[in-house]
Amino acid sequence: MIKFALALTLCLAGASLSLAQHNPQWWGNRNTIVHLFEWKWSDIAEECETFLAPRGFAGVQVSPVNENIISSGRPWWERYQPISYKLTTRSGNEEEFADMVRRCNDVGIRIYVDVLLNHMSGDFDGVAVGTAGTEAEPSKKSFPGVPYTAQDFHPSCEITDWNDRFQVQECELVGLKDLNQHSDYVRSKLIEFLDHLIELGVAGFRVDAAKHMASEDLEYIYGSLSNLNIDHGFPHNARPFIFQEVIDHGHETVSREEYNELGAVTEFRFSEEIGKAFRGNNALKWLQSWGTDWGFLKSEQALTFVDNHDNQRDKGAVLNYKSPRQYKMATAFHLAYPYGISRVMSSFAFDDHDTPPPQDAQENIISPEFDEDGACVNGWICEHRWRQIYAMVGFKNAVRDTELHGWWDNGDNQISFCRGNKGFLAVNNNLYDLSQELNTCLPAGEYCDVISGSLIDGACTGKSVTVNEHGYGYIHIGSDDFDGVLALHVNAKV
Ligand code: QV4
Repeated sequence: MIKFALALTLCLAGASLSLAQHNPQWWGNRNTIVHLFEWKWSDIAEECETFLAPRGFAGVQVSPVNENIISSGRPWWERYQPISYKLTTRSGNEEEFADMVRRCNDVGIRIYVDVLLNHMSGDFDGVAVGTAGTEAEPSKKSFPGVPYTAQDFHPSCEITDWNDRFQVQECELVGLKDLNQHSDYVRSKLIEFLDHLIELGVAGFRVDAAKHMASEDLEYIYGSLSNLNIDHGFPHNARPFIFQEVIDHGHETVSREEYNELGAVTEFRFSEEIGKAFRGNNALKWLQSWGTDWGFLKSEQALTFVDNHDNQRDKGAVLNYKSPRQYKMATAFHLAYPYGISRVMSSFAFDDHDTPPPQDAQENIISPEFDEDGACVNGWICEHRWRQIYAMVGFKNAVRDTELHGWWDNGDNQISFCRGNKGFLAVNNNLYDLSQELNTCLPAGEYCDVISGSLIDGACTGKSVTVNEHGYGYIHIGSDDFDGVLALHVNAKV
């Protein structure tokens, strides 16, 4: 009996340990992550205090923090070519990073770091000097700043067949020197790097190129990490949140199922399908069964996004800031529908794949500047500061833990649904008006549409909807309205 009880306890402890790395460690009722792509640490610290906390964001994914090669013209992707684990990049140094994490945690905003465990830099002519001044000879696999030598890497080979497991996991992704995570020494260096970040107060990691590493090696590394730092407000025994970049369109040899028990996985099918639907290539009525019925991962295992820093640059179905009306509709649906761990993208303007982030003549990244509405003006796009987007972050907080019900559609591209009796969303992606009485499921009263305006001093600056005692209200979204969405929730009741 005692033996059985012990076995059961151990088994439960094991289960909760592995499951725990799916917990984003959010504070309060918050539940949306924003990727502040290429932002500087000092700017993020200020953004946490002045914008993200007041607007109810839960966390920030930051760009890679460790030293990288310096590539001519400073393309954003140089940061995916590490040289050492010193915390100095164009976003700032270790002191600035630590200050940002402290200040963001102080206002309940969690920091997740994009970490490169798969590889170091690719070839470079001669000796490379990194962003912290460290020298390396990538072509010889010599990285004295760690130090790593050739024996810490897999033998060089090219990935030519993406369905060959050996090639995907042991050859070089676009020529990036491929670390051998099976070696005790490499593991110890990676764990030391991640533990250092945990010590500084981060809540977790985006694991870059996870698919290119064997899941058993990752399991060992994740399982060896320290608990989160209680001095930063995390509970005792809290495990770092892990979300892994695994691109799996289905039918792939290395699949997302090899990773989803270890931590969350980026659900690329979500991004592709939502883009297709809101670009008008799939009727919105089909979204009624959105989620696992579409072949997506279980909700608590899926890191979801409309676009990410890679696929927003591909010319395909995926939406980005360049199609703002569709993008805002897709984002509203993303944040209103109860599926996944949501991440919002915050970009800088780009013309081509390699465009660097906004920088000055000396190639220092510049800080975002804002107009009187709080929108970014100097090359930063800041989708997270668009009213229609941050208002939906507030919506998602207001309806947290409620069920979706009351689905309605017109058999085409007009849809609406309720979240408990706390929130209501309607979308019109048809070329004609949506004008009719719909069930909002809300308590009777007057509500501000948080898309066309907001509740300010007891009045709506945009549309308002009067809900009767049966929960019905007259909903109008004209086909030529500025936005194709209308959103009501209990925290914007007049
Ligand atoms: C070039 C050639 C290669 C050649 C190589 C070696 O194209 O064929 O083998 O030289 O001489 C940059 C350049 C790329 C160059 C490479 C090495 O764009 O042309 O290769 O550097 O010098 C980002 C960018 C890449 C960039 C890389 C490193 O997207 O363009 O490459 O950083 O700076 C798959 C993976 C997935 C990956 C995705 C892009 O499964 O894991 O491709 N996504 C992640 C990140 C992504 C990042 C990396 C992985 C690599 O999200 O941003 O790539 O860390 O789907």
